[in-house]
Amino acid sequence: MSHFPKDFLWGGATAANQVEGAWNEDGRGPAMTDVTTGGTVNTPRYITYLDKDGNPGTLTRGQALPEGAHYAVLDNYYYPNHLGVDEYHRYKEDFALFAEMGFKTYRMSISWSRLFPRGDENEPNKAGVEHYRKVFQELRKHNIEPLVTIWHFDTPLYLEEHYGGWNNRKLIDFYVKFATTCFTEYKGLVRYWLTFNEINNTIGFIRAPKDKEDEAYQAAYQQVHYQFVASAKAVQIGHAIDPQNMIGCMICGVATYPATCDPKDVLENRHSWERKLLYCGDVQCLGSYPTYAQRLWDEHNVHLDITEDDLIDLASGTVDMYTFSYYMSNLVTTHEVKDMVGGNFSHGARNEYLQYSDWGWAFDPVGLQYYLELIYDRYELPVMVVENGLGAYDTVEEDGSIHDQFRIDYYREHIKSMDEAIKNGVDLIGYTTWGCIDVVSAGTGEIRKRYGFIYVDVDDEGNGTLDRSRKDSFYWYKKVIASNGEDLA
Ligand code: BGP
Repeated sequence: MSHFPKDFLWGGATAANQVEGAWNEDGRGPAMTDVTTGGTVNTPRYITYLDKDGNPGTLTRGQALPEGAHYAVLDNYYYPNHLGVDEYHRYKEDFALFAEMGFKTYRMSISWSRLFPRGDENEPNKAGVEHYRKVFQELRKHNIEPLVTIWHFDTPLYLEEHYGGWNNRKLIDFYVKFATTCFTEYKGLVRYWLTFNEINNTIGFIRAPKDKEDEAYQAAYQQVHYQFVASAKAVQIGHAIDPQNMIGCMICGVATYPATCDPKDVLENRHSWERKLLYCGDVQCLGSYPTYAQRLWDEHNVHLDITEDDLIDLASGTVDMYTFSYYMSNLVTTHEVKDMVGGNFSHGARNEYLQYSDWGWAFDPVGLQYYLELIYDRYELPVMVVENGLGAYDTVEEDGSIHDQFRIDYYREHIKSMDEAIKNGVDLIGYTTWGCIDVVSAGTGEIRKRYGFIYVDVDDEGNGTLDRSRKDSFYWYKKVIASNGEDLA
């Protein structure tokens, strides 16, 4: 007997910038993803610009734009997010397929620059507002509950360029206006909301040369503080507009273990949890900075702009549920590491007990149970796993079928872990697999790193019919949902 509650929210997840395409249609403004090229497992994605004299140039993530330069779409580069998988035009077809699988929920995001093309306007772009209204109505037609991420890595480019992005306190007000528009316009259509996708990535994965490290930490902690305040204000407004709203945080949940039983490794691992995972959850779920925050700031000489009003907002805008992504785990050690593996905004020593995907992500379903039980014990809030999945190569057979048994195996083991966690008392209310339809990878910009139950005929250069087809995992997940997690065969 499985332990999933009878109204468990089974479904799948995507993000606007990774599926919609239509990057410059119906008044949408550009976001950073629109000036980000495709990459591969071994080569980075580049961010493109024109310098003050009009010469083309590229940056990698985290590098600053040179003085006088501006972000630009350049010839001779391919920008995969411009097309995504064309969901903007094909959402009806896609939702019918989700309904066929029996989805109870669909996690998606609203593109900020579709509603506010620059980000600092007073009034939203009507075409953008109406587009999402139709999208939510279509989901409701299929009895699929929308679960909406307000910010999924896509601050409008104008705000990045003209305001310095989240380094600027003004972003709080722009975000709050955007969130308020969403709560008001879609009242009655959407009840489940997430304020910021993987908010902890900014502080969890800082790459800077030694002499620039303190500066990088200062900027990252400050950006996240502004996002905390923006999130807390949005939660209060969301509740005031509709007390039915359930609003969650969203944490990138890469579980870590000490690589050895050396007590120094055990302590280092605990501190890594604090810095990379608990810091954000603690503020968003408990409403104030945890005791260890001062230690983390001191380590990098960080001094934050935090006002009294900010603290009041943090305390008044705690979330209703804890949601997170879970793909893999990592090891933490104080010893020298010979074999580093990396994936999902993190690096760690190779774990000899685990297997790794072609992109170097560890397969660790036990880590999901570990994470769920630890987090529920800490916050005692309803929990949702809002991303989980395997990015892998798919082979289309001559008859068009796709036998993705490896993906089925991955999901089966993770679902068993969730079942165990529920049995052990965790109030798990939903599960949305990542990339229920193939999407553009956030990390590498590839399509060939496929996650979907639904295959999309398009390659890394945008060639293909964009036709949708069902993989073996499609039929398997349908059975899982129909049996409420009982039939995993
Ligand atoms: C998470 C992001 C998603 C998604 C996923 C898979 O970090 O929230 O947007 O892309 O990771 O990562 P990738 O696309 O790099 O395989």
